[in-house]
Amino acid sequence: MRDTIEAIYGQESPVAGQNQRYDESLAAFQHLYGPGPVSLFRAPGRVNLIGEHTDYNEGYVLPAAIDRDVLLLARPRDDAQVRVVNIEEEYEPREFAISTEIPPRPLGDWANYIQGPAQLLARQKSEPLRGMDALVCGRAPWGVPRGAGLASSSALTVSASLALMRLNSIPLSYGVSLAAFCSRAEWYVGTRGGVMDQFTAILSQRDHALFIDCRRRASGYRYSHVPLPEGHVIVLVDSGERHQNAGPLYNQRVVETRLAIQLLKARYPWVSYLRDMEEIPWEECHHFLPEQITKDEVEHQGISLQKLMDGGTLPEAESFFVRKRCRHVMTENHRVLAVVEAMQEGDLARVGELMVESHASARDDYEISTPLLDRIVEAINEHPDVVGARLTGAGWGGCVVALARAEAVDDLFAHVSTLQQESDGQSVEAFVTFPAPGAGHLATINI
Ligand code: NG1
Repeated sequence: MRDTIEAIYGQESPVAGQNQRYDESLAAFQHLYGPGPVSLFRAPGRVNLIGEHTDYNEGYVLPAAIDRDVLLLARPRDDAQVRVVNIEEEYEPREFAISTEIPPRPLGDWANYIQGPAQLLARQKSEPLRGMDALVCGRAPWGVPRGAGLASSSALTVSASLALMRLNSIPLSYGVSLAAFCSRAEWYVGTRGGVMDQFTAILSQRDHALFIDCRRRASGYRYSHVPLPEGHVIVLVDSGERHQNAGPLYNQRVVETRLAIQLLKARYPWVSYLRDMEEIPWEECHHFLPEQITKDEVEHQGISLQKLMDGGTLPEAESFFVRKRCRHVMTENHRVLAVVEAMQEGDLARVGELMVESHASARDDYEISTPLLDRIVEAINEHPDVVGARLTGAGWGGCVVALARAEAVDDLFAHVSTLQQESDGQSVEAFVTFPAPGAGHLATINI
């Protein structure tokens, strides 16, 4: 176990602290479920360097797995019951039976992220599945901060998927098909997200970002591992802001882009996703998109929002902003490709420019930023050793990501601490994160 832990987290991360975390988790599992075999699984969170809200439009993204993860310990049962306990007591224990119709719990309930893969697996397998006794360990500072735009929910979905598959002797491939399974499993919670988070959690490699083309082709998905620029690190600044309503707000953006497609079809009948508009200049197509369209106008055009949401939670909005949402997605896709190219050419000034443009587009066109995130981005971008900074993840709070020179980190942290006074009581916290390897089954041991 000690070697495995070092191989995963590397020497940059305090291995002693990780060892202690694993020891405590094993002791807690034994206390809960008694002695016997236990399997350990982990799945990392992710930071997105660029490519926001492009994944569900079949666009491009450039995320990296982070060295904070969800650890899930599990033992198979002889029946179909799943009992899950969270090491953080504010998340109450849950129990359910695996079946093809598991009633979802209320929006945001943590067990939904385990019920989702359990239900999908039951639908895919004809034979009955074994349940498990499990313990979830995602506590700070090693766990993925929740609601911070770092894909903590997908880390839980992925670790639960791995456990349910392994304990049912389903071979684990750690490839695209597993990642696609996990993405679809997470739809159970009601959001209609793309593939970025689960793909990153599974396919990532140490010290690399992951370029993903989120369009599935007959040959599968295209992705590649992109090394980080030499001498540079990823800094995350957590604004401390959390949005309670991320589900419906997120789906509102999904529906706005799907509405745009319906409207563009009048002129471009072959369009199914915004990605299909890649070759069409914005100046040419924006005329076909209204700035804003009301719910009544949508229905009047014979478009069903319910159908567009495809079973996901319907947003409550009375009107939708179509043109600027589209502009963000279309320009962001070009920016992702340009960042990958600039990184390969070592043109960090260009990378920085594109990150700054991406933030502006997320703020003005996609409207997912907050005044505090804008302030943090602005302050970090002023620092001479920062390549670029922007909000990361779904938005409406959460983290800012910066690419910065490694030697400048202490100075940057001191700079960030001055923002504390402007944060209106939120605690603004900066930390360095090292790109971690993808999720896996670590070991099965006897305790
Ligand atoms: P986070 O930041 O973890 O809420 C969400 C989506 C991603 C992607 C980003 C925005 C899920 C599980 N995650 O991530 O697919 O669309 O927002 O780029 O829906």
